[in-house]
Amino acid sequence: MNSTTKLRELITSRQIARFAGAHDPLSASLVEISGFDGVWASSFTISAANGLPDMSLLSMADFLEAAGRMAAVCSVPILADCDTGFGGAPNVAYLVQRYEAAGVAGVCIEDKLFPKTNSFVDRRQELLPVDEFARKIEAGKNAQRDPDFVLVARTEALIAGHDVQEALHRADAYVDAGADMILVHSKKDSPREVIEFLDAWQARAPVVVVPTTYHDWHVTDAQSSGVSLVIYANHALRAAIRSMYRVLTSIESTGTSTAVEDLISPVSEVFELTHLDKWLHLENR
Ligand code: SPV
Ligand code: MG
Repeated sequence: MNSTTKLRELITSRQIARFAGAHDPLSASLVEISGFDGVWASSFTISAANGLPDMSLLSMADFLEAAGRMAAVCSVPILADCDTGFGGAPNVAYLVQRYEAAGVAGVCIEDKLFPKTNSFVDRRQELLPVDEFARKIEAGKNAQRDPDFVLVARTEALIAGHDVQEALHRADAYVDAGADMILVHSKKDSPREVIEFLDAWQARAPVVVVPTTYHDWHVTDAQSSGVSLVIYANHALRAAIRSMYRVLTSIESTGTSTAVEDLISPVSEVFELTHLDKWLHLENR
């Protein structure tokens, strides 16, 4: 089955789907083998893995390369975070064609102004007028060749300090413009405003949430509130940072790696994760 069809089945099924963020193909593989239904190619973590903040510094080509490489090693669908769409409506049309050709199952664009900064950065977050963002969605939907390719429209209304009514108004307009799914983002420490959104939304289109700050919202509660997809967007990268730092500082300060041998993967695990056997087999044939 095509990854686009898999993604479409996941978002339309009655069962909630769970994706986790990845910043490179190896982390994407770990997301898959940990049992998640799909991979979120996160702009925050791909930027961070390049030593950069998430503020529209990397180009479309950089993000496309990252997501395409993930798609090449994963069987679960990749949903690519495309920030504001890297420009106007023509850029969104172009990105849809390029991501689709790269084997990515869907893309997500958000209604902030370019250049955007990550939603958790404490500064003024400005939104594009609704009709301009709707034009980007229309352009993207008209550009897709595979009818199952998914376009997620993300509203940053709550992030920008607007109320749930504004988020609903925007989500409505985005679905009218052809969006397959709505991502409603929130940086509150409780899911209250997201639940208020879901109650009023009445399942007009499937909804995605990113419970980074309201992390204690259990997946079964999200499902009963009407969420179709939950994304754990940045946990793999944050885990990697902690773990690498702990191991490296221990080796540096103790003079050996003995104290951390149990904390690190044996090289055999790296061979396994990178399918060494399969590649060696090709050489031997
Ligand atoms: C990302 O992972 O890049 C996202 C989600 O867009 S957030 O960082 O929460 O904005
Ligand atoms: Mg992002």
